[in-house]
Amino acid sequence: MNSVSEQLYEIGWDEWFDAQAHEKGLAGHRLARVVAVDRDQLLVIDESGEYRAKLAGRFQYMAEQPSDFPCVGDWVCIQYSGSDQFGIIHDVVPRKSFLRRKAAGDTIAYQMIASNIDVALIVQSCHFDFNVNRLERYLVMVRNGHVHPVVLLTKTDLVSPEALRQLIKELRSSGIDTEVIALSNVTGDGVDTVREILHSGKTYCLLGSSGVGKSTLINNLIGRHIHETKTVSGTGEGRHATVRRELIVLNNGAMLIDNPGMREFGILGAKEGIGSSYADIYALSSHCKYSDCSHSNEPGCAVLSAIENGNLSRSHYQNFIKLRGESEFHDLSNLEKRNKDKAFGRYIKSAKKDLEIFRR
Ligand SMILES: Nc1nc2c(ncn2[C@@H]2O[C@H](COP(=O)(O)OP(=O)(O)O)[C@@H](O)[C@H]2O)c(=O)[nH]1
Ligand SMILES: [Mg+2]
Ligand SMILES: [Zn+2]
Repeated sequence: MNSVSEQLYEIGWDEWFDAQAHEKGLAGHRLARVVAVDRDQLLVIDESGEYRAKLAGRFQYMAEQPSDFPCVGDWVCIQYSGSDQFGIIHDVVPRKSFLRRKAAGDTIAYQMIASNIDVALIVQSCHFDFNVNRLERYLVMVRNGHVHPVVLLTKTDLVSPEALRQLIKELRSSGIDTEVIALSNVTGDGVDTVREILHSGKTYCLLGSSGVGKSTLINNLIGRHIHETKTVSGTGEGRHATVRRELIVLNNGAMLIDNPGMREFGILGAKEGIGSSYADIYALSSHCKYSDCSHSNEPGCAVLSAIENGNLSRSHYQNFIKLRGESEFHDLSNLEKRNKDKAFGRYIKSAKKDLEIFRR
């Protein structure tokens, strides 16, 4: 009982979503997948191609919590004539998996950062960035959202083979049994191994600190060098004139999302608690070279250069970084974390038949 076009299957639709859509009474509606969210503007794709979309007024009115709003990867019910400037989104199809974080200033609400992800590629660099505790926090977030994790260790060209063995040993001895792929974007070592785990019709998400080589890896995978500048122009929408696409489709049909939600994080923080006392830093950050700049070590970072020039106080900056670090994963206590890992083990057993990726 396929109620949607074959092309939607190519961008991730499957029987599970079909069943959900029927159950929720959404079958028969036009469906599209969200490839970017920028404040109130979305970019979606369906069998007719890519177009911009907005939320229906009624949908916004009915939404009860941040997680009700569509995020990258979501399937949405949409109205679009093909000649309209915007598609109008009326509903979100239930999510198979998700990556989320606590909404700022709220104890229970979650902010979705991406959904319907099959595999999260958690990226750390062998050089300086490697940190087992941070890796564990990512693993918790990923497993908690029913996403299968794979760890990528980049920049192997900058460390000795012995140092790389030590990192992997450290990771294994802290109980992380996830698949690990070591790679260098410079020599190309390991890039083909990543390519081999990317399957057509499946959705992958790159997570990790800024500067570890995520965008470079994507460029290597697609064999092009335009990722950072790939934007979709709007028409006369003032300050929101461009929406940068976050979900891209590789040649082999696999879909890849680069560091989802990093922009929303800054925006969210600016609106809520953290932001008000750090308005100066948020203002500067709009001039950073990379839209997902973490203001820690990136080239072209306007925040770091303001410190260099004496236009921003270093201690003010350090407080900002500290607060931001605390808010990033503040939802998980150690106990919660262990319970979730156990629950995840049970989940894996029951879900194996649904997630064919595990069998490959
Ligand atoms: N030596 C080395 N440098 C890399 C590697 N991968 C990326 N880089 C460099 O690291 C910097 C940050 O890379 P980028 O892909 O923008 O990181 P992202 O923030 O994770 O997307 C750039 O200067 C890249 O050229 C690698 O495997 N080895
Ligand atoms: Mg990047
Ligand atoms: Zn910056």
